[in-house]
Amino acid sequence: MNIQTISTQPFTDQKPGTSGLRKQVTAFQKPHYLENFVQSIFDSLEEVQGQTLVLGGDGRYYNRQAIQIILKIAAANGVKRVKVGHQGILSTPATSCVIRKYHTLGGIVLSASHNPGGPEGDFGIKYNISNGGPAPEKVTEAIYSRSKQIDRYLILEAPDVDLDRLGESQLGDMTVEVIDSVADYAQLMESLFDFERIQQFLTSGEFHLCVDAMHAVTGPYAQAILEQRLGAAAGSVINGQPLEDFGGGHPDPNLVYAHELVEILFGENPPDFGAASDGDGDRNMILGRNFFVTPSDSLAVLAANAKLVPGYKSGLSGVARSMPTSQAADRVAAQLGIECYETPTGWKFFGNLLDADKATLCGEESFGTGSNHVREKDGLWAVLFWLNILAVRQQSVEEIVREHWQTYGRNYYSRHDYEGVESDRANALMEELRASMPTLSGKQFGAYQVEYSDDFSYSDPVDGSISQNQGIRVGFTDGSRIVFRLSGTGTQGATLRVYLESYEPDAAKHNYDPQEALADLIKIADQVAQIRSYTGMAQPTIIT
Ligand code: VG1
Ligand code: CO
Repeated sequence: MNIQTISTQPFTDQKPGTSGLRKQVTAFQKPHYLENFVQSIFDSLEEVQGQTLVLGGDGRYYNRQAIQIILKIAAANGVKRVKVGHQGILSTPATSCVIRKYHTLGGIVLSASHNPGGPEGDFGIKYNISNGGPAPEKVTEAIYSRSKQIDRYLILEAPDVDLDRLGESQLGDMTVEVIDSVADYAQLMESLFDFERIQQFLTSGEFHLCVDAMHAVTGPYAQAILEQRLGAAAGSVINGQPLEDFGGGHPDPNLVYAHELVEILFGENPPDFGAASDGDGDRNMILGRNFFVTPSDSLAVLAANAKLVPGYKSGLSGVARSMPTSQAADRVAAQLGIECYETPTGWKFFGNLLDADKATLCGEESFGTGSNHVREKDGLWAVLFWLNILAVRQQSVEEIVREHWQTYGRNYYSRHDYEGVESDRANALMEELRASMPTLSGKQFGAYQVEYSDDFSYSDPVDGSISQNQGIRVGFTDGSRIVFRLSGTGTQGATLRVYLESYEPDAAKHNYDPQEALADLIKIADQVAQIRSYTGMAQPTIIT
């Protein structure tokens, strides 16, 4: 066996963000860049000798090359076995499922999720721990600090592994097992949902659906589960073939980037149900006929209807949402008499709550929903959850959401993103906003009076760890909120995210366009944070 020790120098920019290390592909292609980071992961883990890891990615450009490099570094570091997805493909939720099912030490996910792919696009790498979830901050901090000191990495000199053939092969002393990317995940889904009932519903001829996999990782999963297993008509899954550049698209399942699906669901003779997912399969957008379900509402609807689904029929221990996510789920939790936890943005903060069984369902406004079945958000799971509810209730998506609003009131919600802002200006905006907080309290803006403003800080109820500066909140006396934070997943400049929310209990007022309903708050956001003058932009680049 030929293990080489390669001397290297640290890179200073390997700090993981909201979800792993994300950079342009060209950054990852720099000599030693990926190797340094992977060795930093291994160096910061207590013991990798003799352990099993899971490895796979969303199929984007550089996925296969990175897998070969990582396998050789793993072999050189004494890892005993790596379970790698067929053709390098494993969605983020499927990776989490496999880690948990086989009790592995952890896994490495190669994805930049919703960021565009291809040679000019982005790449990313993330480490997941043995519970199947994203490494918590103390682990990512340890990896980052190791990356700043690293002076060598170990790598096996060996030919590439054939990722196209299922089964085992040897890489030095390490066994590489190429696994079916879908099988374990499909089995898990079958254990949670009433597949028989969904199958009857989908084959009745009266219900049609369209799922847009956006040429990203969800295609093979959706085809196997929805079309082959549950009998949805062939062609129900569109753009189902994973492509290295996602067909030139932007695999972000929102009304802007998933426009092909939006045109179908809002077009002539639309199907009854539409969904889209992102690059690595952990997000979902749910649409009805001519109807958009906000992710925050989706979480609330799933929570309110959970007992209709076999895997959740005994009820929920609690729910959790990220801080900028609307408070719709809080109202359901209150009615159910369970706790609703508010965490910082990023799935890693849900892990402890799920492990401690404090929460069963979790969600983020950014089209992410999931449960304790894995430790990641899960796009296809959300689709199946909705289909199970629809099959039981025999109502349209719109009817279900409207009834939900009638019961709980409507949380009007929107997120405005200002992308590609110069980092210094974005930071200055946040700084000035932070500095102005003490004077905001009590201030009147038209009909709105500020009740509080703070910089969100989270104290984990399970391990007591504290995460500060997680977004500036401005809350009003009527329960409305504006939240400001900078994205932690971008790779160029800064993205300012402004989250807007108001609450309307009166069912007679549930028919407004959210931009209209939130118009005053949108103006106040600009007044408070001087968005136009700092960003130089008159409009957000993306509204969801
Ligand atoms: C964004 C979303 C956040 C999500 C994260 C990773 O982060 O806002 O809710 O958890 O992406 O999702 P940020 O820091 O850019 O706002 V994924 O699907 O990219 O792994
Ligand atoms: Co994702």
